Amino acid sequence: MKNILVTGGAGFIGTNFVYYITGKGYNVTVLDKLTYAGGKDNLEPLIAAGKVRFVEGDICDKDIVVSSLKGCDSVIHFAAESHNTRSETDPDLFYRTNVHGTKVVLESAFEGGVKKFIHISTDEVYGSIVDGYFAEGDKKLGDSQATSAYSKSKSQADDLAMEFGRNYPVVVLRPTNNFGPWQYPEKALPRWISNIILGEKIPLWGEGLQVRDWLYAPLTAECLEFLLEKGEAGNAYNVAANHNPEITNRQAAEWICEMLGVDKNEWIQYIPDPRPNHDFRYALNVDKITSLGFKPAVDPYAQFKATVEWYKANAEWWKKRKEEAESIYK
Ligand code: NAD
Ligand code: TDX
Repeated sequence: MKNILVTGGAGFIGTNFVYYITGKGYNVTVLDKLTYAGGKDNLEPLIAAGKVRFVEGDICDKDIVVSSLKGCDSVIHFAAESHNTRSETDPDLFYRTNVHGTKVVLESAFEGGVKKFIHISTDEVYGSIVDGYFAEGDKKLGDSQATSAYSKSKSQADDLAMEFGRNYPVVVLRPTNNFGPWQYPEKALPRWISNIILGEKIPLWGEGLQVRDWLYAPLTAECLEFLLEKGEAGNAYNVAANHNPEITNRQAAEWICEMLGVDKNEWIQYIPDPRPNHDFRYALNVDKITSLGFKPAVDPYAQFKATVEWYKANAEWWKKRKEEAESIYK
């Protein structure tokens, strides 16, 4: 299975995956609508080298999905509206892309005889947990555990993918918060890094005590390669870094200050939490994927540092996106 359709391959995790998997000799077709979050520029070197066939189009358009699938034996489905804050003002777009779009891709893939389909879900389908960890069986049908239109739409998409998995070779991956190169600067880490480089403070919401399980995007790419081979049809898998000690948003912000050589006491600005129903802590049990044989090489400080270095070296990339990204917080 070396011919893959990657939906949303011009987005953040998609781009990391496409670089990783083309390096392993896979042939890749990317189908991407190029919303604000998609950048064909990310993939230009691979397109120019003939390693990626790029199709600009919407996953809700069945004709374009079917034609993109030609010659592909597997699908990695990333395409989605991915930002909680944006889902507060345009929920319909999230349901259209994340639920209806996922249904179109699933149906088209199996009408075309695809041999493996990996749907990218999220830790947010379980909601927040005070203590302990959610295992795969803890997701309830429907969206009652999710708290935003983003997470609710992803929860419904997850159910759809699992439903198809009763009859077709579908695997669902539920990763925790990713970070790394090519992440759009609306998201916390790239927002904070780019702010400091521009001489602006880091906005930390509430007291900054929320916990996210930061997973380096290149490790998610490795995990997907592993699941292409070993993932069992009809199964969902959690993947997480499981940091010990856990990383609060405050800790993450302080590391970024340290890595960029600025004083955390001056550069972190605590602001009233703007997010309704802000999930406090995400935490996943990873026994299932570990016993199948995958364990990510987690090193958060070094991976945060590598990310900071990438944003320092690629200011041209994020400067083109910064104004649009900040406009949603005004
Ligand atoms: P992203 O917003 O950076 O990229 C999404 C990509 O999908 C963009 O290239 C965009 O142009 C494309 N897209 C959007 N609507 C489309 C449509 N209708 N048709 C075709 N393409 C469309 O998102 P990301 O952070 O890379 O996330 C990728 C996937 O992983 C999503 O499904 C997201 O829910 C999931 N996920 C993300 C994280 C994270 O921390 N970023 C964690 C867990 C799961
Ligand atoms: O300026 C900020 N200040 C701040 O304190 C921003 C942008 C965020 N935050 C906080 C909110 C969250 O607790 O940082 C944390 C991370 O926020 P986001 O980057 O918006 O990510 P999150 O809402 O946790 O969702 C992410 O992880 C799960 C991805 O965007 C989703 O696509 C994924 O499913």
